[in-house]
Amino acid sequence: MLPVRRVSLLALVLVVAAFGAMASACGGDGGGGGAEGSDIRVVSVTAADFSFTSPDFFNQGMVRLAFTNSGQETHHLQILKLKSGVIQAKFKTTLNQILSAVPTEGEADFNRLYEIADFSGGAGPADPGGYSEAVLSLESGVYVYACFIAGADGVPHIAKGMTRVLTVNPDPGTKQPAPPTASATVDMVDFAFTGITATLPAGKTTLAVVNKGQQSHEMSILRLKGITAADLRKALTDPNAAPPAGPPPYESAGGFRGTAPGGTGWAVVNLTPGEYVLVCFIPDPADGKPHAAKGMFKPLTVQ
Ligand SMILES: [Cu+2]
Repeated sequence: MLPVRRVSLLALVLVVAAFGAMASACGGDGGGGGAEGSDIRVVSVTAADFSFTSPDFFNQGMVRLAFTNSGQETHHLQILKLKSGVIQAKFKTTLNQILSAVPTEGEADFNRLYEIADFSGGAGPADPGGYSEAVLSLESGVYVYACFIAGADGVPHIAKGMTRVLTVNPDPGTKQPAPPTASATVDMVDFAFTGITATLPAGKTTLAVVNKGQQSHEMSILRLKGITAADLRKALTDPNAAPPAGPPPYESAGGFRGTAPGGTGWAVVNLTPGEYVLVCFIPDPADGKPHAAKGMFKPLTVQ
């Protein structure tokens, strides 16, 4: 199997792996389509260990991703848009090179992902049996779904074949529905989540997400279980911290997947009262450190 060192290119997942994987209960369940933005078409995507089930293609424009996790491990739905001129074969070849790079190449190799694709949003993490929902607009092109989360073995699911090609067709004639109405907007900058208050009301909420930074960012939402935000931050970002034994001290509660600078979207979440964090695990291309270690880690109280 892949050496763990290699996996550090995707710091995000390491972390989940460090906590011994196998998540317990599901967070963020919820139904599709509320009163607002209910005319946005729904595309259902289901994750298994380790694959996606989805339509192979749909037309460009606004889409509501209803993401269900039927697997035994936590998954998310990252959408990557292949860059112009990158055909699927080149994507696969380069991806395999990234995943099999010698450990001495380290995190720098992760940067090669940006040679072939752009982060284009998607649904945040859902635990086994869980649900996550996101709204976004996709232009025509060739995309790949991917899951970067790793299980107990430390191997990111993308290295186990958890990708799927998606074609988004041109459709210049269709009038687009109005975007969802958000109760709050989270600005992602280098390196913080700003614009959102530290307290959110419980229940179903739509959070707009805007990447105002110079790097790609994500907003994963985690509900803390028996750990303080400060201790979790240390566990996730301090390379010298010993990983806690046992199941992860948090549940996945959805969010919005990595999106390139200028990107925007909506996370539709259903939050129960408790302590949460917003977190971005995407590594800084400059040094490979996850953005969470640089400030993209924001505690939230839901009441
Ligand atoms: Cu970030």
